[in-house]
Amino acid sequence: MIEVFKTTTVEQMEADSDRLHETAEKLGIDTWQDRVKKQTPHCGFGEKGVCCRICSMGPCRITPKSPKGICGATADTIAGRNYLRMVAAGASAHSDHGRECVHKLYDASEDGYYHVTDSAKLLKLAEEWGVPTEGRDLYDIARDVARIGLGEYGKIEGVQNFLSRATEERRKVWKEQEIEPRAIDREVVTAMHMTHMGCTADPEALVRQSLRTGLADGWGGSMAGTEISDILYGTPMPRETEGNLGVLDKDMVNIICHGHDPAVSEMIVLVAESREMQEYARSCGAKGINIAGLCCTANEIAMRHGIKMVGNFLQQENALLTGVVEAIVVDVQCIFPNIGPLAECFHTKFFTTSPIARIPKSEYLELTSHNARDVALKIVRDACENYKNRDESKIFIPEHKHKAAVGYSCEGIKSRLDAVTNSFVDTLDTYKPLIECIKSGVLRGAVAMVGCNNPKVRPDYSHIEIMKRLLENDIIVVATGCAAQAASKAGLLDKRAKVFCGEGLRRVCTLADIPPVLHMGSCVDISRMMLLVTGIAKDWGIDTTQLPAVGCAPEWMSEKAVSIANYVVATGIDVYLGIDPLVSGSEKMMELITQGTRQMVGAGYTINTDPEQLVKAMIDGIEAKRAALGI
Ligand code: SF4
Ligand code: MSK
Repeated sequence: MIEVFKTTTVEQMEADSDRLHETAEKLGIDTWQDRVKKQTPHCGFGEKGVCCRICSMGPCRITPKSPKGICGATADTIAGRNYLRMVAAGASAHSDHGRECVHKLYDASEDGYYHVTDSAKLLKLAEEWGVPTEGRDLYDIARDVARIGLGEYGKIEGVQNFLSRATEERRKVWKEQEIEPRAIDREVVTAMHMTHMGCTADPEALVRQSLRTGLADGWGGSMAGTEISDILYGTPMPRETEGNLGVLDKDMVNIICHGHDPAVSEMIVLVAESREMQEYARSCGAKGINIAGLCCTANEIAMRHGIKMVGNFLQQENALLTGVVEAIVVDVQCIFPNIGPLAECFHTKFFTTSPIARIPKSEYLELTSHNARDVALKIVRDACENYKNRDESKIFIPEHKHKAAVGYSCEGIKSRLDAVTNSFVDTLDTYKPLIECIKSGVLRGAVAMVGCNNPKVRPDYSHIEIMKRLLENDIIVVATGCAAQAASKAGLLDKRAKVFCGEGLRRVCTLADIPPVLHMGSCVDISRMMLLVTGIAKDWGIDTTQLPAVGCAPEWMSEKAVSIANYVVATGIDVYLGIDPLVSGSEKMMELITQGTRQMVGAGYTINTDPEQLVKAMIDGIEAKRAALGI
């Protein structure tokens, strides 16, 4: 019998959410759906980016009758400053996450809690950064690499080390445009200083600093986060797992890890998978321990351990509403403060672990290099003991879940190419077969689908519909963050999803044994995407901006996404946004981000809240790049 592969539709996901929302109503607790209603309509000044509160003469709001703030700042200045401040906040979040990773490498030791797992990657980075390796202890090398890595945040002179990985053409553009990022912290501080009362009023200068600050993130802090996480916890390779709410298990102790920094989730996984803790869970009446990830933490631990993924950003309250979560443990970023009061409606224990994300109604256990295992042990033990406290009357687990192939790091992608094509021509470690597929038109191009959920558009609908349209058109999708989670919930990370592809992409998926949407990791891992396009461009002998590849964030919400969009554009890749970046009150700013950056760095934004029109624009953009290459 021929198996018919079906995705989970957005309607089915919404039905699950509605059912869980009934539980919330019964318990008298609000969820994001209720709060959206109360917050709508949003403040028009904020939406257009023309409210300024950076000094106490304000807040000043721009209207046709009052076109200037008290200091004389125009809509262009105010919207430009607000935009750069978003980039600075986003870059700080990613980069500080990266810094934490480098600190963990600095603290790593043979007998400590954190170890070097990918020593080859460490040695490669050591060589790149000029750290002597010959005859030296691995952990001495690690400390020297970490010292340089930490120095990148405050270096006195020069630009980011990772820039040397870019194509020559890109490096030239960055130099000519004077947007090479210096120290990571310096670019963020410069952004904050420029936007202080009485400083930069010129929107073009603000956009230029947005690109530079974004580059400090993508080719600085985020790249450090990814690189060092790989060294510490292992470079992801293709593996199978499952995604969506159905991964929660009624008979197991369910522990959800949520956030971004893998230092916490890695330790929870390590401890929970120990025989001692599994036995402890059984002694508490459960069949074992089921760890599930949320948001980007899901991506991190799925890629490295095959841990199941419970869902993306707007699924976080749903997960708790199932009534079977014994503990939710979080580190930093994208955590709803409402997790506290929501957890209190259930037996769920809520643990915060970072001084960066202190949240009311949680138990705070700061996790450091020196107490990581003890903290993880306490959390896992408490979760096991909490199993007996479930209230059966509150339990409902939606059944939807899908198989998901994850772990397509650059090394993971090359491993697939090496296995199926490169080995025949005896040229390993190259993207050339992929390039041949693109040149011949078997693949028309690639789209990097990234970003969050946002209730301003129908959650997950844009992600899923856009991905399906791209696949039909033989455009391969690489995905990170909550976009990757949307794909996993729908079933698009299942290798059988190739049935949705055009003939060319379907053939590639079969040959390479890959799903049509390649899971590349978390939001910091968009730096992997930068290295992927750079690697392909170098093997092709062209610049990144010439590739038939674009980025798309149809449901973004976070300041990090604005920082990402800036470094992707600065890398020469056009970005298609499904949510307005809050500058529409300034014609000049709209012109700069959609057109002006094309003159500076060869790429810009296309903004359209209609997913149909957005995907059409992307396909046209990819075809235009192909035509320019003469393919
Ligand atoms: Fe108003 Fe200017 Fe102060 Fe902004 S900086 S709040 S526009 S006076
Ligand atoms: S978790 S930044 S909602 S992708 Fe990285 Fe998801 Fe966006 Fe957070």
